[in-house]
Amino acid sequence: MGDDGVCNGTPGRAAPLPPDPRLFDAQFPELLTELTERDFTDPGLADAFSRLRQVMVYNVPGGKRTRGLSVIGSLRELVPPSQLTQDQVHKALVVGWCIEMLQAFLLMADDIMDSSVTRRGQPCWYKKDGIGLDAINDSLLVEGSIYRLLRRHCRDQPYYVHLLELFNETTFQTELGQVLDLITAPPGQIDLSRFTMERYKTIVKYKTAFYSFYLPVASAMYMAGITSEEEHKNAKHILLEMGEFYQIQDDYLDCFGDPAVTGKIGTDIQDNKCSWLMVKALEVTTPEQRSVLEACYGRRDDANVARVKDVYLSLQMPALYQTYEEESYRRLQSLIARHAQNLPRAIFLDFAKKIYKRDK
Ligand code: DMA
Ligand code: MG
Ligand code: MG
Ligand code: MG
Repeated sequence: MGDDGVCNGTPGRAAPLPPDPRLFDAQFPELLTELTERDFTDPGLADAFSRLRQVMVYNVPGGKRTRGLSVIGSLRELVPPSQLTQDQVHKALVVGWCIEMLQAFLLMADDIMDSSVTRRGQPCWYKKDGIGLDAINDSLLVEGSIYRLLRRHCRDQPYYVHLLELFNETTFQTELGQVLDLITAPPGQIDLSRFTMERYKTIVKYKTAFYSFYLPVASAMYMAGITSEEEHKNAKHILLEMGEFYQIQDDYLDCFGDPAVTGKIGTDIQDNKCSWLMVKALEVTTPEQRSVLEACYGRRDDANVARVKDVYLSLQMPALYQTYEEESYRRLQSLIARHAQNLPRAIFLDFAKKIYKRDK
């Protein structure tokens, strides 16, 4: 079934319900109330819960919601409409929000570590007056809230332990990726020889692909009762490839995207990051251009950042990226054809459609 409505079990008089994105958004205030009002009776905690509410409202909604929405999107492909109950739909929306919360808590910490300034068109949370490094504990509060929701909504389900393990494992994988991302970019120590394609692929597989692509689809698979390792391996194969491409886009947009559209100001050059742009530039650069990159990368002032961008432009990085995007799309289509044997291809094709040619 597409995104056209929910099977509500009253044939003949089923008023068309709003499509999933609206249902999804409508769920958020209810989850907020659960997390910040219903669970606790100790009045001494009122201020803590009011802070949690503030943190959630500022950091959790407001993204593209691609990850969160793909839980219900995938579940609709895996379960025939006649068998999909309203309760299952509701649980898929909750799990979708849990993934958005996972993303929010990771980004709150990521923005501190990357010294970023804006996120989703507003100041990063840690940049707000009076917040600063208290944002570290706020990010942990958001992480903890994921498990409160999973417990409340899914504890009696046969897939509960699968989801818990999946969320835990995915969080750890992402943290490992973040470690590699950070130690490959030590501030003030410019050594371009660190930036190999092999290193790049490992960083992005762990820091981005698992949580952004495998996590939402694997959640839906467990919810649909699909636990076979083989099926999960097949899905992972395709989804990790998609995730790699997604981070390549993110790296490209960090330098060449429009902050008014992406909602964030790029920092990869200043942060000495192992970005796809740098890895590819190093493959084609002349020795002269390489020494400009050595001299200017990883520095915070605008003039040096502009020199790095100039080298990228003279190396035709935007054109190289376009070519890469086309190639990657073709490779993905053939991966889907080969590895989506028993799984509905639409799960992967819909995801691919959402991310290719994106500008935010
Ligand atoms: C982000 O990589 C990865 C995680 C786990 C949040 P990034 O720092 O390039 O992301 P962004 O460009 O959104 O800050
Ligand atoms: Mg970042
Ligand atoms: Mg980062
Ligand atoms: Mg980035």
